[in-house]
Amino acid sequence: MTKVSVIGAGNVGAEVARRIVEKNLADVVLVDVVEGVPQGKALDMLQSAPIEGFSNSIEGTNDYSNIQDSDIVVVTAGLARKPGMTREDLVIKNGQIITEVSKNIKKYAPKSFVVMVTNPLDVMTQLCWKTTGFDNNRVIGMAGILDTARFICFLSEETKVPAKKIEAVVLGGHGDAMVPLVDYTFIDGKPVKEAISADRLASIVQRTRDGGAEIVKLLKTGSAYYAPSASAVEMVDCILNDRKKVLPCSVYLKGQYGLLDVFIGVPVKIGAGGAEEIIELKLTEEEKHELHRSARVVKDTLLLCEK
Ligand code: A3D
Repeated sequence: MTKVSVIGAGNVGAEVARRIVEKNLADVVLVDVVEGVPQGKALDMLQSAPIEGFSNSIEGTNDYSNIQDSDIVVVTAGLARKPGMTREDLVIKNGQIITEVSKNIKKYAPKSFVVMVTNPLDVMTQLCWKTTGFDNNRVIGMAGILDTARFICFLSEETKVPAKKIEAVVLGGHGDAMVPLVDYTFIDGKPVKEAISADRLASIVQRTRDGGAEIVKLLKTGSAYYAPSASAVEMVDCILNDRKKVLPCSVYLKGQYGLLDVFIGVPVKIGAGGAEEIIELKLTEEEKHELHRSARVVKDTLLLCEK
């Protein structure tokens, strides 16, 4: 039986779990440190099975040993920034949580693939990879799929062309550090530069960069979770069903794009072997520069967790 464990039963984790069982992708184990929350959410989801018609099981727990033999572990555990907390405080705190989670993954699910969601994404993905000691192909971060989906949504809104007819790729770090590739963006087959004015395109790129913040501002408490969970489940589906789709994900680079020993968002073929093949696109000098700047931020931030 295929088994996916989701660590963190908050907004993103619960929604990831729900999508996985509703799609009948796997049995799900939902883990959280708060007593009762994963159990309550899992029971609630299970009771929707007769209506939704899924047959996979879902179980909530506070005990990591229940993730034993998972095929995939999706990590969404972490803290959101609270008033008075600096960005650095948050990195250190989430770094401690991800170190603890990763040790448990190594202990109980040593053959699993890990899909990381916790922010700062690229840093937490690299920290998990280091702590588990897993091969490079088995630890993958979710960010580019979400950034690309947001970019396509805004382009669709602007041009009135359905999202399905828009192609785009966003590389680099998540959020502020993302690098949209304008030369690989097509609106119904037409280069984006011919479809939208430079000014409008620049403001859409900026809105995509601030995509998470725009939602936080509207919600007032908490952050986005519908599109983030859909993005993580896309990765789970690609691994379980060996889809071999090329998706922008945070993966370990060992020389590709001129970058060494760092996790950053690049196009990668995702299949039964996890991150199977990194695709190297031709970048402009400016895009290359931005990608390298993005990678430097990841390396510097990682040092904070290792202090
Ligand atoms: P939230 O709803 O607060 O859920 C986090 C959950 O983690 C809570 O239920 C906590 O109890 C739990 N938790 C804390 N420590 C542990 C631990 N040691 N073991 C198990 N569970 C623990 O947050 P959320 O679901 O909205 O977001 C979760 C994470 O995903 C945050 O770091 C977000 O910033 C991140 N996120 C990333 C993206 C990307 O695109 C990369 C998008 C959305 C959210």
